[in-house]
Amino acid sequence: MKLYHFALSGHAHRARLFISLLGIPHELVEVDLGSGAHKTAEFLALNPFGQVPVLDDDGTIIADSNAILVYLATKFGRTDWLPQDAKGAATVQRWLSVAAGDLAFGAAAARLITVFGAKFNPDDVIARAHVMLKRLEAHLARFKRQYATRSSSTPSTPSSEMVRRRS
Ligand SMILES: N[C@@H](CCC(=O)N[C@@H](CS)C(=O)NCC(=O)O)C(=O)O
Repeated sequence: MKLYHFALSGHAHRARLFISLLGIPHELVEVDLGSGAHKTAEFLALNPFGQVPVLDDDGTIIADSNAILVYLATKFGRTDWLPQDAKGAATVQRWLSVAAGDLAFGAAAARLITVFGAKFNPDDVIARAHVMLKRLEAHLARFKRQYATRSSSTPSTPSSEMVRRRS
């Protein structure tokens, strides 16, 4: 399995982190965005969008970081990462949407200004980042409260859901 990536790319990092968390043997192929390697005919044949990351699984080509996560979790039967029940699958999809939307056009865009001098409006993207991070904090606080309540009500026999969340 080959992962085409660029070390400074946040999207590629997401795919790279997941492949390594799953312990899948893989080869990394650096695509130098600085020199335009992602716009060569050879790379565009893999991903006509001209973007990293791209996964090549023995000829099966998957472009897009979120698509790669879904592909890997499904291929390796990792329902702990990607549940198959309606609610679990929807919950994962919800956060993938946050990553592709609010995060990409907020905090990640702000990082691109700093790292690559991207021409986004700093006030807009920083404001969007603050809104998203505030929502995330509130979500995590709710999750922590629910988790604490469940833990204290079942101290010796944690539910399978809690075990799954801990792993
Ligand atoms: N939706 C894509 C976005 C990928 C993306 O924007 N990659 C950037 C690097 S972080 C890229 O290759 N940019 C080059 C370009 O768009 O020309 C994903 O999630 O993989």
